[in-house]
Amino acid sequence: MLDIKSSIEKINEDGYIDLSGLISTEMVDQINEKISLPMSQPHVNGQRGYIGCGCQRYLADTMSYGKEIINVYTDDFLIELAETYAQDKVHLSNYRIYSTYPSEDFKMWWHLDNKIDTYDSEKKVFVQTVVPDDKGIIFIMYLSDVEDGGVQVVKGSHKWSSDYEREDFDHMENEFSNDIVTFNNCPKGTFVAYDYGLIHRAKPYNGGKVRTSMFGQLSPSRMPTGEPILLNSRDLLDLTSKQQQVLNFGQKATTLNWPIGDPHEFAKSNTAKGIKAKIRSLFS
Ligand SMILES: O=C(O)CCC(=O)C(=O)O
Ligand SMILES: [Fe+2]
Repeated sequence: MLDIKSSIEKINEDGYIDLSGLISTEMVDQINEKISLPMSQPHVNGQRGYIGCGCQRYLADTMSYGKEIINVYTDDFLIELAETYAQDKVHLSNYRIYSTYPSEDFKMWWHLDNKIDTYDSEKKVFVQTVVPDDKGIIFIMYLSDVEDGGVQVVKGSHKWSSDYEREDFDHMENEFSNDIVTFNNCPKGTFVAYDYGLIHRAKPYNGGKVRTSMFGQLSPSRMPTGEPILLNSRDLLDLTSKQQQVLNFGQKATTLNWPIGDPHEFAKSNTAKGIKAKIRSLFS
């Protein structure tokens, strides 16, 4: 049985907690069913799908694919945990469903996420500013069984990471290597929640299976709103006021949805088709 008090104690001590079981396997399967088509086709020109970014695919308009997805992001226990930990009301500042394919090139660095994201629309880049006083929870739930490429956290590092006034920690890997906890060989439904001042990353991997995950960052009310949250009118009728709070109802977004794909990435895979073949392919 999960309880708030002991979960808070565990996060205070280690910086993270394994909440696997919070979301049922049935719910995970229902989410997978709803995202399977869009995760197999690029989001382009009216076709709803994924945004390609290197070896990753990010589901565009993640929150629009089913009430189950909203319900995970606004789960009662998760929100109570985040609000007790942050000692403030929380909202969803960043969120995504994404697949990571094994790759030689992609290597996430050890980092923190207590920072503000904004988008510079002139330079067309996301800009990040570290905010030492930002305290909240990130959760990652696996939607696929994960053998390799799992989440890695540095146990206890939330207690000292702010001493360094930086967000990247690759240079200290040798010093904290004994404290690394890796969530590999874990089934779908595995649910890890951590203080986002904890040093963490996705373990780099270059072979084996694709990893699909759901990510949410719950931030205290003093932090900016974050990403736009686009919902499907099908799902709005009976949202509670708590859900509306977490989903930023009535609030202006302060950044854009991550990531913005490079249009050339899609063009490369599609230019080979002639115009006639393209039109024909629209019909069965
Ligand atoms: O996918 C993961 O394991 C980690 C993701 C992460 O740290 C991030 O997106 O900030
Ligand atoms: Fe992160």
